[in-house]
Amino acid sequence: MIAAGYKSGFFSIIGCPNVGKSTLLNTLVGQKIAIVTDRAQTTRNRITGVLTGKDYQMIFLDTPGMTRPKNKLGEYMQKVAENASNDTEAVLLLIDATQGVRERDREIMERLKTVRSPILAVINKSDAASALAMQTIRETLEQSGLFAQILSISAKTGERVDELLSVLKGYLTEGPQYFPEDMVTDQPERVICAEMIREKTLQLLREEIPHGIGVGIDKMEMRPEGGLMDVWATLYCERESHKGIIIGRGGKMLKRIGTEARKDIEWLLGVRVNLQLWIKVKEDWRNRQQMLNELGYKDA
Ligand SMILES: Nc1nc2c(ncn2[C@@H]2O[C@H](COP(=O)(O)OP(=O)(O)OP(=O)(O)O)[C@@H](O)[C@H]2O)c(=O)[nH]1
Ligand SMILES: [Mg+2]
Repeated sequence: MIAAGYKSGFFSIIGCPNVGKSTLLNTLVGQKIAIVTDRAQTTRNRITGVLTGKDYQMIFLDTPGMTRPKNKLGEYMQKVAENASNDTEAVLLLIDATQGVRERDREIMERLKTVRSPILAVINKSDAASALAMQTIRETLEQSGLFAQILSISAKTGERVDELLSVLKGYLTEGPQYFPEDMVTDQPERVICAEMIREKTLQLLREEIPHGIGVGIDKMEMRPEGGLMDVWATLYCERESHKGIIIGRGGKMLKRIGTEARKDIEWLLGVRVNLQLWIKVKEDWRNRQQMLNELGYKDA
């Protein structure tokens, strides 16, 4: 049933890798539900964020950065990003103000010409770019004629995010409350836990290794006496040599990944956690459909 005057709507957040899509999602819903790193291709799946107001609900879809796929996982990620722009109230195309309008941004803009929903350009990272750079980007975007509106924000500091929200409110239509009002994401806790572990590998390991890591939660179990949760997780990597690097000298790296991830997971779950990490080598898993399915990269 739709209550009279209640409004709701979906908004997709798309753009190149590393432009701040997941940071924006977290800022919009006021909670860290998507992992963020300074590495490109951090997000691999669609992440739903929910913002519920007194008489409205906004649902945001964070997506993997759009780039040319190099393997099956990459193809999946692109499909997720492309499908998310269908049937939303508006599409938010994020542009990184510190990078300007790049070739890849133009390619995405070209593809968006066939999308029926209004498209908003959101120039992000205003805190890190000069006024002149912002103005140049704005003019370039205006010339394309593609955008219903062009806004400038800093997803990190929150600057002008309120203004973005009031613009988005204008795109809501009368509709149902899709999610319970206390729900900020539809991701199960175990998925967020796996992501938190993956975030640490992206932050702590160098170059390409973390891009070849997948994390699966094997089991989460509360101790009968309460107050402590055991979490068993497996890190899948592509090569024996990578396994050695992830473990590190004397097990130091794996310990660090575990300690940092544990703190985040404890904060998320609100209980003390005993985190056990295992590493398995699955050669070329990013091209193996069964492994992709097992790690939740399916049904784009
Ligand atoms: N200075 C500044 N940095 C930002 C801002 N928004 C995001 N960042 C940084 O940009 C980097 C990438 O942020 P993410 O939110 O992970 O970017 P993303 O677009 O989700 O990246 P992918 O998931 O890889 O596509 C991180 O280091 C963020 O801290 C911003 O408004 N200002
Ligand atoms: Mg992301």
